[in-house]
Amino acid sequence: MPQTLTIRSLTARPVLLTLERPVVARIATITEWPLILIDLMTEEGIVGRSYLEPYTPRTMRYLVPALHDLGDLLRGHPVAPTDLYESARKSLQFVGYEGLAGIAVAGLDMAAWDALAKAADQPLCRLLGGSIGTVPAYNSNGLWLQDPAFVADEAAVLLDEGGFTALKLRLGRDRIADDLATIDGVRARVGDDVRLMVDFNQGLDLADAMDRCHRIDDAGLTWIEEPIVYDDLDGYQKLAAALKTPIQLGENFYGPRALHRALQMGACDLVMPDFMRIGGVTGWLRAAAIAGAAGVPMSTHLYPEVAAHVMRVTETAHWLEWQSWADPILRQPFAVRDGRVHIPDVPGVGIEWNEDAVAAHLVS
Ligand code: SMN
Ligand code: MG
Repeated sequence: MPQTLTIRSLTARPVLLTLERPVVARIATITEWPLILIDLMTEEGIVGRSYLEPYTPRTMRYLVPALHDLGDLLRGHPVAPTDLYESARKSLQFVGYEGLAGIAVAGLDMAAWDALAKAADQPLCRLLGGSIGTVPAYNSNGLWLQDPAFVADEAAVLLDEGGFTALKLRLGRDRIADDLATIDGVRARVGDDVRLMVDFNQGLDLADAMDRCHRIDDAGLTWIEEPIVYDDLDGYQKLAAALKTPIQLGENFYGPRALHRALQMGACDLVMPDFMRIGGVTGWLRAAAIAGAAGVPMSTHLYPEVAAHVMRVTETAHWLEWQSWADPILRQPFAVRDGRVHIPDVPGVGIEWNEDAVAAHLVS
């Protein structure tokens, strides 16, 4: 087994998959899901793999060259994720390390951790000091802004996709009555024991959010996610203070310090960082220490494979967001049974590409 790994090169390939259930949110509709597949090649022959999900196909035009630039910059460097994270971020410090540039660093970071775990011949969760096991998840594959009756039917299907006991619905229809009818319809269909989270995808202004959230505050929801634009922390502070239902924030935290700031301000009750924005595994571990010290439950956003590993070492681990959107290009998609994601006992994260599927979906 090699003592250290050295970066040889990085390739980033853009692919576009058609979503089985299109994303219909108040701020955007997405039918084609972009993925950037990252292969971090080392001199020792080990390849670290990760992917990024940058929401819109056009973003790939900026991220792919940024990733290749990082690969050039770091050629010859040891695969030491913390050092790579610092070097990559320092290279961006004058331009600012949030936004797309930070997302590229997160992609590199996740690939570096995968390579390191493969070199150690361990699943990532073990390399991080945890153990192989399962992680409780909610099914987030659907329940977008469709007709209430359609959503109730889909909820029953989604529960069955892996023995789930929790689901997330999207809210923010033009008429609040339709949102209320959706919650009632789903509740009637799935029963009282299923946990329901709701996500407004930043679609409301503060006054509307205050009104709409009050009207669902007694619905027994597990959380209300992103009712208003993500960076209006003053608004979130008011919402969190006024509502009984926990406010969930985090998929738009750029780096652990954003999480720290939101908690200091009392802007949310729960956190759910996204891997491409929090800073990959390195950023997650730092953020998890902050949430842990503050006693704030921490859930994941997208990237369910990496998410499963880090949740095994997250002090206040809460819910993994299950989305199977990368499954078509994975050689061995992760299994979900009894509402829990099962981590495969293989070295690294457990992500390898199904190259035939990749070839079929590659964007030229
Ligand atoms: C979301 C995820 C993926 C695409 C659009 C919106 C959402 C979530 O905010 O939390 O799942
Ligand atoms: Mg969300």
